[in-house]
Amino acid sequence: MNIASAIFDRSAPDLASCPDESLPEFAFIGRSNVGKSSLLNLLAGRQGLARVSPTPGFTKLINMFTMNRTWRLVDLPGYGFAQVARKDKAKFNQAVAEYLQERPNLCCVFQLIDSSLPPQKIDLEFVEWLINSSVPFVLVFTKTDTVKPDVVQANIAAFTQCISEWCENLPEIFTCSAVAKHGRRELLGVIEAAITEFQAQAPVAELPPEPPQASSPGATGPDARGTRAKSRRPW
Ligand SMILES: Nc1nc2c(ncn2[C@@H]2O[C@H](COP(=O)(O)OP(=O)(O)OP(=O)(O)O)[C@@H](O)[C@H]2O)c(=O)[nH]1
Ligand SMILES: [Mg+2]
Repeated sequence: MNIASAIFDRSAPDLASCPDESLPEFAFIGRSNVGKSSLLNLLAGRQGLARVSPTPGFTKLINMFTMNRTWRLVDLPGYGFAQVARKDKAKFNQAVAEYLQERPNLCCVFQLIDSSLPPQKIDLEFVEWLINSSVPFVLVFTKTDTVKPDVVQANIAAFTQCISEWCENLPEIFTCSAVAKHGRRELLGVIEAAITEFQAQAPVAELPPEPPQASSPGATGPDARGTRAKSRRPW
């Protein structure tokens, strides 16, 4: 997929501050410093679009970027960063949880996991939360340039073994490296397929509401907002 334009839309502190729900969205979540902002830049093909920093906890808001004027990438704050003040942390968590659970145009979450580490409790807990919340997601193992391929494979195998009891079908699994510029084509493929599905489920046409039938005085026309039902994958 060619990305002709990649534009910062806004930094939203909460769900209510997000833009309207007309465009399909794809969000990055994972531990602080796992490489969310770097992967967003890799997919967008724009270095510096999302701010990257070696300091954990750098991304603090729901940062939205519009691609090709038709879909959005969403950079979320990381979890598991102890230095964030307790009150702020709770606020971030609530804003992120609400965004993930209640955003109807959120097509897929990319849950990022550091490929150089064995399964971490906090990542496993987050996957369990996504499953229990019926949030559609894929797993992306990041920073594959930092360890040997067999270490990456062993860590992926151990992680999937841990989560297998929570889901009938394992989520799709990808690897990436923002440094080696690896994984872009595969993840853009996921996005392209999801956009096609989103568009297929969108209302066919904006028809004017039908007049109420005489026999059913309370009847109304189609939902005037044109919002669609949530599409949820079965894991
Ligand atoms: N070697 C290597 N380093 C990476 C990769 N991706 C990101 N980094 C580095 O990891 C650090 C954190 O990257 P970010 O993209 O800011 O991570 P983040 O998940 O957005 O972090 P927060 O916003 O703090 O939650 C930076 O120093 C990046 O340069 C990668 O694929 N390989
Ligand atoms: Mg970030």
